[in-house]
Amino acid sequence: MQRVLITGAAGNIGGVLRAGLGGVYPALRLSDIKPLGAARAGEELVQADLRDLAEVEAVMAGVDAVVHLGGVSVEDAWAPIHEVNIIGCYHVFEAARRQGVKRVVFASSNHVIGYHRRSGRIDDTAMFRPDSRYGLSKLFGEGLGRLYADKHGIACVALRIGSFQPKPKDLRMLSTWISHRDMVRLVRRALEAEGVHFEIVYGVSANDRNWWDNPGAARIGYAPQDNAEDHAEEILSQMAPEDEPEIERTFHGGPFCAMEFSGDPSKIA
Ligand code: 15L
Repeated sequence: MQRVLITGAAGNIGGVLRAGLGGVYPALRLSDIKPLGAARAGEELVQADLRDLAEVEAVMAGVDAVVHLGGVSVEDAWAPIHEVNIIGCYHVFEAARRQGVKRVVFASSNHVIGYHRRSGRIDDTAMFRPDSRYGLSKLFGEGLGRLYADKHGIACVALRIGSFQPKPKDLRMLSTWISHRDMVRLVRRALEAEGVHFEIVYGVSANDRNWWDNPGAARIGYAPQDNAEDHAEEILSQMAPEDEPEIERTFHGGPFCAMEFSGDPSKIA
């Protein structure tokens, strides 16, 4: 692994990976539509707009693997989701194919399976249940990963990231939190694990209250070290389970499930 590209490198996860992967690979190419500051040793900075296939293809030249973080990272109107998370994500996989990139690590999200009930555990084979336009766009990205793995032999690890925060901030995050350190560990394994074709791995720390069985983590050798339970006392002193509104506390996706909700929860088995 000589050169690794990170898209969306100016974002929260991008900043942590920039620091955590610095010096791990001979060259780290960082790309974003936003400014990236000054290049540090071993870094190549390239501004690119995911909506422009030619620009995406240019940043992909000479790259061994890409960590695709770029895009809209919360619920939004259809236009930005469509332009950046759907069309832009297609550009990333297609540019990777054209430039002979061997692996894509795709930042997917737990919001692909948001409408599963918290009363049940799920794993990487659970039926998709997107809870938002954002979650739907991440499902599309996972589909692209599967297509480009099967049709073109590009290895793909789709990371269904939980809640990436310095520390868990509420009750839900006692289950969904991934620490900064564990994110770096996870992405390293996703880049370096051998024998990968297509994997879905939940991006979560070793939380006692975790809802997701994670066989893909074992397959790529991801062993998280942090546990949200270390922060449980503090969080439980600030909020009780019934403080979470009903729709939020019923489903994995929490607030994303409650946004714009006009359905019948009893029908969401
Ligand atoms: C995500 O996928 C989002 O990018 C982030 O903003 C959080 O909402 C996170 O999921 C979460 O579920 O906590």
